[in-house]
Amino acid sequence: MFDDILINFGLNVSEYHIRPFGSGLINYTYKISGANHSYILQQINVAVFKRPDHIDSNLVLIKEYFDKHNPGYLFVAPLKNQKGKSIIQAADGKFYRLFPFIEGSHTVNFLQDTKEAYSAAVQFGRFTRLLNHFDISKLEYTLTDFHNLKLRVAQFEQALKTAEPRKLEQAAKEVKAADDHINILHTYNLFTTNNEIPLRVIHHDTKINNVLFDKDQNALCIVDLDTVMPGYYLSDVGDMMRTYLSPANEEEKDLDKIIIRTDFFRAIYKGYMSEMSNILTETEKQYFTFSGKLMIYMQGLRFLTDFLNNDIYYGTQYEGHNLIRAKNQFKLLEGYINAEPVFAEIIAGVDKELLTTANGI
Ligand code: GN1
Ligand code: MG
Repeated sequence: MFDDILINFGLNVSEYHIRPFGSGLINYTYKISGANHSYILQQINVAVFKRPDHIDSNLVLIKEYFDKHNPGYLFVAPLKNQKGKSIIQAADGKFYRLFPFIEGSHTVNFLQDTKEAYSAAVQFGRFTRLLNHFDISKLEYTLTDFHNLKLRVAQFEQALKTAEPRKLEQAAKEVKAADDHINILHTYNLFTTNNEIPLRVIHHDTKINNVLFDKDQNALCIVDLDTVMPGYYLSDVGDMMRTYLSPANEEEKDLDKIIIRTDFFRAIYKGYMSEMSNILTETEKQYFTFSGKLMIYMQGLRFLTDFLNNDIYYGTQYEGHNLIRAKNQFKLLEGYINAEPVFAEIIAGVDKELLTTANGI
């Protein structure tokens, strides 16, 4: 398996062994382990990413930019094969990339310490900050309308029309929750039409298993770069809220385990702002807390839509998996909304701290 790919990259097949790797829901990932070097091989899911060449051209451009402006920055770009190509179509007709495996790194599916949240938030903030002067018009949209809530609501409404009655019954509570929180769409429409909210280079999938950590739980770098494209910073901050605040993640069936850890909110705010506070406009900053509502709601809708559509998008392991995920996300959304007054206090507190430090008081 994959012999032709390894040969294509000049690797000696007999020196490596291959096993599935990671817990992504979209692409298929493998670790290629050797005595001296290891690699990550990833097959692009073309049912989702229809233009793998667009992913590739974005990453090539960004890599060139970092090489020129920030050569010390750890940007884990796909390796080039012997013909200088960083994406290849293998004998099986599928598209693959090979990445260097970052030695000494590991990923986590849960955050146990605010230090991890802080450190990951610094990494995502740094990425966007370092690319602040990158010409975003050069980037392709690898997934059109990816975080467009208007579209996600429309897709959900369409699914309501075509779903089997049995599924609509099972999901009645979540369908109501989706409706109850439709004000999130109204706020979303306000900021997308506000021209003080610029498009930036955004990662768009900041969940914690897209960060590599060292043994001391310091974030080394960010990975899973296929959705790097122009977008709003709310996408990145919001998905951190969605995936870092609760000790139980989107797979958790026991909804009592979904709680909001406000000290993790503080860590995300401090970490992200340590990189981005001088870059974000005042208007953007006003939406910091809203970002979490936006992304949790959107993810709840996406899981629910996929459940109603008979699981055509996300990988699932059991009957009703996407409905469980949707229930989970709506529970998280409730908790998040309840914690908003605390979030406001945290932001005020951290801002005061930063001001005091800045003034040398
Ligand atoms: C997908 O590929 P993965 O598992 O990192 C999805 C994200 C969702 C996430 C939910 C391209 O990310 O948008 O937030 O699942 N990526 C795509 O776990 O749809
Ligand atoms: Mg991933």
